[in-house]
Amino acid sequence: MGDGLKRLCLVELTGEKGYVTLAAAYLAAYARTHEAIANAIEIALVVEHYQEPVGWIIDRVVSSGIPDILAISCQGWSARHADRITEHVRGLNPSLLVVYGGNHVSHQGEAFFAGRPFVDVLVDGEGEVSFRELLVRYLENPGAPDFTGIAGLSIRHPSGKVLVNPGRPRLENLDSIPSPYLTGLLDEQLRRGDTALLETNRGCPYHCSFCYWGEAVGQRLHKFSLDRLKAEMEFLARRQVDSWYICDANFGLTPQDSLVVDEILRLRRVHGFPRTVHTNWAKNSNARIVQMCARLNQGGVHSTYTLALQSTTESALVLAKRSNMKINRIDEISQLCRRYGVVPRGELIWGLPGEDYAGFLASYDTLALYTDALSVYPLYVLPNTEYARSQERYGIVTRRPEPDTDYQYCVQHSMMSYEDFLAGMRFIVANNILKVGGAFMRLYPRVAQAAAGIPFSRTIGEFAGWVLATDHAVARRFRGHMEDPITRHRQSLSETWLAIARDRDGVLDMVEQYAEERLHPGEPEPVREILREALRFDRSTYPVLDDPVRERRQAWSDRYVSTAEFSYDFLGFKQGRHSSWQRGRHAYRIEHAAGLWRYPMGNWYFGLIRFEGHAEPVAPVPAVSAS
Ligand code: B12
Ligand code: SF4
Repeated sequence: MGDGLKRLCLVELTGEKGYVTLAAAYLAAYARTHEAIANAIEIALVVEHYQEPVGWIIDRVVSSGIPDILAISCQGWSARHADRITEHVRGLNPSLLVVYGGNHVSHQGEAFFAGRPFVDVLVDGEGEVSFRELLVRYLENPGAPDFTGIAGLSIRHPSGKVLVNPGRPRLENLDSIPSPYLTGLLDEQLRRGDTALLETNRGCPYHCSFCYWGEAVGQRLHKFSLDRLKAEMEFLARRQVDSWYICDANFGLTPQDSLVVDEILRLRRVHGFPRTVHTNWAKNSNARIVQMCARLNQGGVHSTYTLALQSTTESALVLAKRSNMKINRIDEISQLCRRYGVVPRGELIWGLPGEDYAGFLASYDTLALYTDALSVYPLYVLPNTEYARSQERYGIVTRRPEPDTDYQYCVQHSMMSYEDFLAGMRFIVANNILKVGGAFMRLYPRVAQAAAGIPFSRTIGEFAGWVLATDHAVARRFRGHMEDPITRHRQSLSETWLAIARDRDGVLDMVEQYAEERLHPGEPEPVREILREALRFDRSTYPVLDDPVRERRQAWSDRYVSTAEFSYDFLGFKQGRHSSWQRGRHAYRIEHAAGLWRYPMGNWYFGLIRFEGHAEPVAPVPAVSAS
């Protein structure tokens, strides 16, 4: 560079579109606190979605000059792209210094370098302090920097050997990292994105066998101060950032979290933002935590409560080190959710050691009883986890099915054959289509179970076979996902959303035809009638997609209001006022939030729930006879 400045390019690729990243921004903000770095290094942040073409990302990396230092953040979704970018940029500058960091590559030592001859340094764990020291040392001798002795680094030594330096203690004073929001580092990203990430603390008291949550796992919590968080939140609300994702592992665990909720509600009242807050609620939940979520909802901030149980099979929970998270309390938590009007969501992992396919379906049936939306993920055998370290012990066989990501799936273990795994993956695809994205989300499966004894898992489980056999036009879109569920299960979710955007009613018709052809045969006509009515209830409360042009002119607060009449009091059943439905004439006033078209598609991770119709009795008619 003519000005004598060194160029550092920090790259982070987001896992979903529209997310504003934190890791690269923290690293930049902290590095700039050192005078020598601030004076001698020009820092550029490149943030793109991981599915953008690699060529485009490389263009962005070199757009203001070929970097001297390339530093990349790696998660499983981005690690392979990182390698392609690096190989290319190294070709442009042979003396480039390449630094990697992030959860997916941390602490991988020799194995990491063996597969990546183009990387010089790996930062293990929390990165701010180690990376700043690395840059200072680099400036001392850019031609031949010597990083020996810097804690938290693994280095490819010029001799060819890999040196793993001692680990670095975790950063206690998180406020020492300047806020990338308040210092303007994320301004450009905020212009392009709609979901801001916030960390209120780092640390997690648990140690689940499938998880590596950075250096936080099994560790004491270190907190950002409330004053710092308030300043960041005020900034984001004034910038009208719609959705916030609180990255904490157990939000609600500390008393400070409740004060964070108070502040969010104040900002919503004063500035109108945020409208959605997503987080990982504390695992060992209680009424106080459900109430925090309810307070958000009542204050106009959409938030769902996830019972992230992962399994209800005792042997799987013991191996996963989750048995301390009490399953027998889910009934209580789910009732609390319903009492406070909070949508209870559930989360399961398919393929956990200690659980077979039948056990998984039983877990599904148990959790479905208590939740309105239930997500299922395959078990990724993540680096630095107990399952990755002890594969032999559990009989785990892995496979990396997605060409562009680096996730190893557990495709077999001592209680799961490969055929079982495939069946479970088809189940995941069906669940994505019907439950997460589709019309079965709420009432129908509960009525089907109560009226016809059809287990929840069957309402989902029969779908794969039906899709492969039917000629229904919308279902045909999903045939490829059922034929190759391992590679394509993720896309089945976005494919559902595309199908809904293109032909919402066609998707709902598909669901009705499936139920009619696979679930209702053999049931007596009175039962079929109840089941059809339950589907009609789900359809009536399903999110409304208005004309996109008209919708763009509407206020966010607009609502679509309709009334619908049913022969059963499904609402009372749904809300737990009676354990069965009451026959009679039951009219409901249904109110839908407007704005689904304006809600960025790429951010539908938060689910359609935010747009589901809210039903209230118009004029309750006394029941004439119980079914
Ligand atoms: C927000 C979030 C998301 C967002 C996306 C965020 C984004 N940036 O795009 C959403 C909700 C979309 C998401 C989705 C998923 N996520 Co996620 N997510 C997170 C979460 C909660 C926060 C990430 C974050 O920004 N943290 C704050 C930053 C500051 O921490 P950090 O990334 O660890 O960075 C520090 C160090 O690692 C290091 N560092 C990081 N990068 C670099 C680079 C350099 C050069 C250096 C020096 C240092 C360094 O320094 C940083 C500061 O100390 C993490 C858990 C966590 N708390 O980290 C999981 C996490 C990243 N997600 C994870 C997973 C598995 C998923 C999903 C696969 C879940 C699923 N089953 O579908 C999907 C994948 C999406 C996809 N398309 O494939 C895993 C990733 C594990 C892995 N090895 O890849 C994590 C770690 C959680 C876990 N243990 O399960 N996720
Ligand atoms: S899954 Fe959640 S509770 Fe378990 S170790 Fe990871 S962050 Fe902690």
